[in-house]
Amino acid sequence: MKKIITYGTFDLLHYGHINLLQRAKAMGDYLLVGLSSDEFNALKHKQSYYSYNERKTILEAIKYVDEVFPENTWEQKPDDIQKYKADVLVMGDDWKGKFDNLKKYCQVIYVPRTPLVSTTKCKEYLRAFIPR
Ligand code: C2G
Repeated sequence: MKKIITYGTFDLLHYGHINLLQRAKAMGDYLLVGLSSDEFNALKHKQSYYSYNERKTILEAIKYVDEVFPENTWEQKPDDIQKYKADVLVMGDDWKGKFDNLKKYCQVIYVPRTPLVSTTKCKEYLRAFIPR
């Protein structure tokens, strides 16, 4: 079984996330998602709208996703890759080069980001229509 692993916040899920998850799953048989905890989001200077548990529930409903686990630190990836026996790490190419150090544990593939959509853009759009 070829296992794929990816990481992210996946807040306010949009089709850019779905494209990433669909492409990652298409590379193997089993897709693991390291989902950023609320505490780790703070380290990434991100404040997600949905909590970890809410984002986990949403991700687990996606047919491409087989397993979701918490991402609490930047440093846990080597342990995760070995623990889950992941064969490939897939990330959007906004991360290009950032995870090349993990090539000693598994294949690392960066896929083109889906243009024009982002959680930030969704938030900005909603802010314009929903009074504070
Ligand atoms: N993504 C994409 N296209 C978009 C938006 C996001 O392909 N329009 C990809 C990102 O490149 C990433 C994944 O979707 O691979 C999740 O994106 P985010 O939820 O923004 O996660 P991020 O903040 O990049 O966290 O340790 C790694 C980090 O946890 C990644």
